[in-house]
Amino acid sequence: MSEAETNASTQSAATAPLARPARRSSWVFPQAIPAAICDLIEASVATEIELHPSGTTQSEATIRSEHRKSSHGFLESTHWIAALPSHYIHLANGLNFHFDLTRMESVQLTPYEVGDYYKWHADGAPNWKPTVRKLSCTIQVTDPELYDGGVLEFMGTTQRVEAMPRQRGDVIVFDSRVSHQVTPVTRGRRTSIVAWYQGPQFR
Ligand SMILES: O=C(O)CCC(=O)C(=O)O
Ligand SMILES: [Fe+2]
Repeated sequence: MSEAETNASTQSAATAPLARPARRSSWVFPQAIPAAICDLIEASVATEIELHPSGTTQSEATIRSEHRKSSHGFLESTHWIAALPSHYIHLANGLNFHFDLTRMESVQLTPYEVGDYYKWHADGAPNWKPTVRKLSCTIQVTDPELYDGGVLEFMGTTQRVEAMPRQRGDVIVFDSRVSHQVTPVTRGRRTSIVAWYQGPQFR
């Protein structure tokens, strides 16, 4: 049975637990991160993290530069900020996705200035070996009053575009196969934390 299905059909009637509700492609923890922690994250971006223009790291060699415009920096997995996406990814995985997960990649901090964007893409490429990206996580660090644009949008299976929540401290965990974009920032600056968790290839 594929990992992408619920396991209800393999259970005999006598042992079947209540059927799991169908899996959602994203899971949101509204305003999970307190404002004071978001302040500390923004201070880290300003002082501690080395930022580079996107498209310059080896793992991004395949991303065309017109596809994305923003600077970003990366955190080691031992950095305290990396504990936040790791926690919520595991929580959402237990509540909803039920994927086999093995390791988190370096965590990305992404300030989007006016004019910055990230066009439609999916984070997970199915031909990665031996492990693939399975879950992606965005933490909305910036107060939405302080910027316009910079909307994280998902493309649903029915080709319907859905804007994701953007309250400060919202944590969004989503299936890395889902197509998504960040629309251009038109005022202010939007900072996100983005993390990816890998696991063995989907069965
Ligand atoms: O900034 C975000 O919320 C998402 C960015 C993104 O899609 C990515 O870095 O892969
Ligand atoms: Fe992405």
